[in-house]
Amino acid sequence: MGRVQAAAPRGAGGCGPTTQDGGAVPDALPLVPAPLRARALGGPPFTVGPATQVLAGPSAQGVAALVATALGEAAGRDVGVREAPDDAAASREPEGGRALVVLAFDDDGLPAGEEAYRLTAGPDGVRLTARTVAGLHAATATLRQLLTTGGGTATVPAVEVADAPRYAWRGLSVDVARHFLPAAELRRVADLAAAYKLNVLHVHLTDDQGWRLALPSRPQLVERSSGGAVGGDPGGCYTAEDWAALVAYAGDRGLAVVPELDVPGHVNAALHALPELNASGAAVPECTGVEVGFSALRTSVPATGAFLAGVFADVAAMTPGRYVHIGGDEAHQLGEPEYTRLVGVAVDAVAATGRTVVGWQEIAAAPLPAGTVVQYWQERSDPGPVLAAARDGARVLMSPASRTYLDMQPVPGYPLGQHWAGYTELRDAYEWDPATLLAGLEPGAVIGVEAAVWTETLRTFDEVCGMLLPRLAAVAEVAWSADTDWDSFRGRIAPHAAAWDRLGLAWYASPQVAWVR
Ligand code: TNX
Repeated sequence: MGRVQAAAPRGAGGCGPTTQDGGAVPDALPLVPAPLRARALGGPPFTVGPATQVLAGPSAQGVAALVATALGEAAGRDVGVREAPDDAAASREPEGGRALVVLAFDDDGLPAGEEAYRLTAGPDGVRLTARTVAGLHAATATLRQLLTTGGGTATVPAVEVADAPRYAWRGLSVDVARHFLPAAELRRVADLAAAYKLNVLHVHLTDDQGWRLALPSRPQLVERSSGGAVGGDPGGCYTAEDWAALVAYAGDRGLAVVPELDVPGHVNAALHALPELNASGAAVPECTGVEVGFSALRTSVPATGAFLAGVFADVAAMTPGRYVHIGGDEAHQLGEPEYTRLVGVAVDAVAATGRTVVGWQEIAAAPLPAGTVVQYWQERSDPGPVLAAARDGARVLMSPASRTYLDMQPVPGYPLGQHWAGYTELRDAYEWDPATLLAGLEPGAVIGVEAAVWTETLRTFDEVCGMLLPRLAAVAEVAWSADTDWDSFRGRIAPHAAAWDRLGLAWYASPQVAWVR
């Protein structure tokens, strides 16, 4: 790639985005993740005016509505959407003269890849083109970062961007089990993920401390095991309606939801709610602590098989998309044969729904169907089984804890978070390469990168957000951009602080960046 070049001199109007009060951003278009190619054209910008309309064909109406809302909010006026009679008609729309923002499916000038897009902007209009709706979502994220408000209107600088992601899976995993995050707040997390071109929202729905999704086959799970949280804090759960709305909201923003029901360990909430899952036949007490590895299912308990088949069938039926996550981590109570048997039952339960299994790295010890996604996280354990699983056809999702676990403290003494995997400053979250992280892994086996935020110490949306930002943007760039450069990144991320402030989002002012607010 290159760096993101600005053709116009620094400070010249129309070069880069300006902050809300009109201060120029130096050097480069502050796009994060860095696009494959971007060029500031140096001419006058596009200005959102009374005649501005978004034009898109039928397949792009959802994205068009989001674009119209973004333009309207930035300009403080209503922006309408006009529907072209068919998708091809939108791409034939001539450029210029009509104050149009056109969303079209058009291969012309696109880099390779399903999610590639092109964005061109100038005084006469803005054009977003892509091969797929996913590509248009990525283009929309870029447009939002280019939009600047000031002097009572909104502008988009004259630019040309041609872009495509490095990895197909760019995710964020959110633990809503240790502390519950209400649906409205999880939607804000989804917005943030989409803003940095992530395309997977992985929700860790169950753990020792709580079961957070109401499932039709076993309503007792949430009735008995969703009221609490770590430290005796209040819990909560998503109803089927909440979940459907959340999945739809995320989907509308280009995010696939991957639901995780964590088995065969991390199951105290299930053992509390369903006495029949215990060898004794009696329910175990609730758990509000943070120890891991003490709870487990057992194949010798007759109800176990039906439980696994039932809960995975439920969650698959409630969640469109290709993947279901079975957890599989830290089942320290189980010897390898029993662990392998239980993972096998869970894998079969998911396979029976037609979905592809995702699981934490430990599942690599079990026989897995080709195409299974193994999520690498524990850098201290032997990577041998992960490498072997990849040789047998598994894909590897990179979540090395020391880089991507955003509940790790950035510095010693930070008021929130943990440090069992070390301290993860912004630069640590940024400066690593998913393709070479695991020696001996064929780079083509890497499906992508996922950040994770675990909530043992995080009780509120603000606390979660304060751990995500700015490091989520760093991990997102590692996942998206083919070529990364710390000095470039630290310059481009600096003005994002002004947007986070405007949105009321908590963030950590890492001293590694000269923030522009
Ligand atoms: C490890 S990651 C865990 C989680 C904890 C997290 C805390 C993983 C698969 N297991 O259960 O919440 O560390 O950082």
